[in-house]
Amino acid sequence: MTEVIDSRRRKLLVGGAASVVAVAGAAAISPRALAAGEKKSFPSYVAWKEQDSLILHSAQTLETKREAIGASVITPTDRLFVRNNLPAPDESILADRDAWQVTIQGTKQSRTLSLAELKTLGVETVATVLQCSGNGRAFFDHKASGTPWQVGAAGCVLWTGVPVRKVVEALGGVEKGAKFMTSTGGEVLPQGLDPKSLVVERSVPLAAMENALLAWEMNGEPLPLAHGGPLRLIVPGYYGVNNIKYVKQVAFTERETDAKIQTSGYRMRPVGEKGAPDQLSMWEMNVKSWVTSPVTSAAAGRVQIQGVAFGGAHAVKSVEVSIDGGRSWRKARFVGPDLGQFAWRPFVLEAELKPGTYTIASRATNTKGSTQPEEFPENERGYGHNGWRRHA
Ligand SMILES: Nc1nc2c(c(=O)[nH]1)N[C@H]1C(S)=C(S)[C@@H](COP(=O)(O)O)O[C@H]1N2
Ligand SMILES: [Mo]
Repeated sequence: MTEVIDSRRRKLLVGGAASVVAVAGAAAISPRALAAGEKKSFPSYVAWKEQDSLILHSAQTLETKREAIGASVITPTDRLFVRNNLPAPDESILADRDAWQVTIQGTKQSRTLSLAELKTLGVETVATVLQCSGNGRAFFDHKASGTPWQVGAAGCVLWTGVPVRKVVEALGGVEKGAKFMTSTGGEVLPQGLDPKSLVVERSVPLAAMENALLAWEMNGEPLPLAHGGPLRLIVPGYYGVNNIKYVKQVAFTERETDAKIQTSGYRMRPVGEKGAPDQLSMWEMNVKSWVTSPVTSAAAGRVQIQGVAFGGAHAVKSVEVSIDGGRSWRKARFVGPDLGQFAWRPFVLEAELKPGTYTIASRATNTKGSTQPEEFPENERGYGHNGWRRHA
């Protein structure tokens, strides 16, 4: 028993050691959890997660299993994927949530506001797909470096918070010349290393502010630390990395930040090339869908083929399903309520299936008219895969 724990733990630490700082804090398993003999494999900040529903890639990367995504629109928080570029901050930042502070800059008045103050400025709820840029990386053949996510670095979440636009209004509006919204994560960075090479700080085009939210609740509960509590920026329609957790600053800037995660990180480029600022940044998501059931087998007869579909930066319009590997397609039916432009929609196609082997695929189209391609071009970091064939 102990040996199992030990080897598991070693694996975790190795997995988390990709960055120097990862060895500290978050990678450790809580001694309390070990003593209780419970849930030994998950790090303490995510020990409350539904472990059977998740794939533990490393201490900082957990993926929802394809069959655990579910069919009821909202991804339960305890099944949602987790992705940290740095170890999560200490749990103590949740002790007094309302005291959390965020600095707003590049507005007529620049100010530091507490979460309690933010709550007086407005409130809204939005459902968005939260998806890592590397979701689907495992479906590329070139072995891109990074977590080999399949489909489960994504979920659909209800966020509650104040629209950024309301905060900006209260501070007199955005200053002239601002072209980006630049937000900074609240991780404490290790001494002695260049902060620009580590800080999670992302710029998005100013237009993204229109739909952005500073959220303190997800799925009806206070934000857990693992998902950015006490306060997180939500940029609907944008890849996960732009949704800054434990956000401590939002600045309206003329230029994109010179943090490495922006200048060379999260850039789409040909295999073999280095990241650079002139390449496409992982901002707006593309249209995507995948089947969640059945994944490997089903009883012959009537089968409910189910999955999820979303439009990326635009609403999803329709989705088709193929049971013959893409030779013929039938329109699927959306299931459940439409939670808006940025949510995904579960879908179903009822089929009578005789015993045999089927390749089941899905292909979504958004309101802008973009349809998932059959293949998605290989790219150095394995970003943005929405090709339907490899998801079949
Ligand atoms: N402060 C901070 N925000 C962050 C990150 C991080 O490491 N630190 N990771 C980003 C990435 S790459 C993704 S995919 C999402 C993951 O969100 P989740 O862990 O809540 O699923 O958070 C983003 N926001
Ligand atoms: Mo990500």
